[in-house]
Amino acid sequence: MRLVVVSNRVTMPERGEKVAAGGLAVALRSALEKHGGLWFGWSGTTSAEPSSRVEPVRLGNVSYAVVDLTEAERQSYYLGFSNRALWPLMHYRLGLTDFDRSDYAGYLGVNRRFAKLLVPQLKPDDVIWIHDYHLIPLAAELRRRGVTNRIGYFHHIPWPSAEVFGALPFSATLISTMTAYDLVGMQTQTDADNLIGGLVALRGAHRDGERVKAGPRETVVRPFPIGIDVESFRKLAVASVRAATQPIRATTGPLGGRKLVIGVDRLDYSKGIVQRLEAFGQFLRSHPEHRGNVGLLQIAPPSRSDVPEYAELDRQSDEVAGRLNAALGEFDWTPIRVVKKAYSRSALAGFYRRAQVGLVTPMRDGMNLVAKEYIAAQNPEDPGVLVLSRFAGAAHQMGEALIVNPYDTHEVAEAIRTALAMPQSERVRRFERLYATIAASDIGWWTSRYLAALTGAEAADKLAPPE
Ligand code: GDG
Repeated sequence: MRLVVVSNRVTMPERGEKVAAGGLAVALRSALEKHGGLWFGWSGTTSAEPSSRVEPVRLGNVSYAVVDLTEAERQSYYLGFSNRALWPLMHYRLGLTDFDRSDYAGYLGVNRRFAKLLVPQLKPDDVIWIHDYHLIPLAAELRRRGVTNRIGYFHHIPWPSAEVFGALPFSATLISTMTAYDLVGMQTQTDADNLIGGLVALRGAHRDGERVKAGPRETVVRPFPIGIDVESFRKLAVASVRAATQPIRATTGPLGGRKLVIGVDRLDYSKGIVQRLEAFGQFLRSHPEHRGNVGLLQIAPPSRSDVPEYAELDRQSDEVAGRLNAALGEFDWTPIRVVKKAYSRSALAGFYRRAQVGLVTPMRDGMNLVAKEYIAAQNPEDPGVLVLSRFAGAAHQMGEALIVNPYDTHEVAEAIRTALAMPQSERVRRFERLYATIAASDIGWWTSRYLAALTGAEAADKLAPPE
């Protein structure tokens, strides 16, 4: 079999594009190298004319085929329908959705063109693995062009209940394109149940356990919680903790006995950054004895800044951090530091290991890899404590974290206090269980388990993580 991966963005090594070490791109690339394959998707650039054909570039065992979009397509397919309609909808933020018929037409148009350009590249025994919400209708477009290969889809973000999804105009049409897949992977059982429930409610599909049928094909919908490369992230943290301490010291003054609470997120409203800053402020107000001896470092690289809701979040987070620092800070201590830029993975790993508390409090998240990275980076003898939102997919696996409701500022503030006061023996006990969980279901396990299910190669129970 040859593997064909399709994703919105393709990172091409020969262009010198950086691939996050240990991230999804690395895992997909290594699966492609193992099986031999093709990676197809948007180049990330726009050109005046839409690409009318693709010319794969072969590097080792993997070919890369990229398509340019026009600026109008980037606006409608990517910024518009994907990121102003589907993203807020799938994160249960109906108030933030902006549905526009011409954006939807652009979204369908790009999926159609992807299908048209991909078909000539396909071979009869190829197994096709499509990623994420930008490409939901792609399999249906491929089927219309006669493709009978096995086609799988993985949804990286949450799938909401039928009540929420049904608010999207054309929701029934869009959801039924999911039945063109042989296998649909979700982050959690809840997401899988929501998709199946949506197909039943909106399309009258027939459900039999994890199997759902609304047309000629039976689709299996199953959770495949994504992981990280735990071992390489752990090594990165060990190697970089010393280096990472230096920059913190340079910016915050001597750390001395000061403790560090860390947040790392793309600047995205789903991540609950503003609510987290408010909770940290609440913690300092309720527990003034901590003032001066702990600081929150929030790393928040800008993301999708062309979308108005993201520009608003950018402004709001500055405003809240400024207000809290002015009200609670001292001449020699700044409680909150929001840094809106990306750091290297190695610096991040060092920051995580240096931090006594990892604050991962999204309002809604498919999985959240930061929660797993924070645990992977800890010193096993003196680990920090993870505070984790119950609305992150990761909470389904990481019950030994301090689980919080991110809408409840008081609860998050109290969890920060509990984490900072937690005895070492309890920290070690929780850490050991969390580490065992993320190590048993790492990115290699995720890729091989998904591909085995898609190709029908192995019984799923053989691929369960070791206890
Ligand atoms: C989607 C779903 C799901 C962040 N800041 C920097 C940086 N990062 C890295 C983190 C982490 C990644 O970005 C973010 O991953 P998340 O999982 O937290 O979130 P999304 O980007 O929203 O990803 C999510 C994921 O897909 C996978 O299926 O878990 O739920 O929303 O790896 O470390 N990396 C570097 N510098 C930074 O400043 N180098």
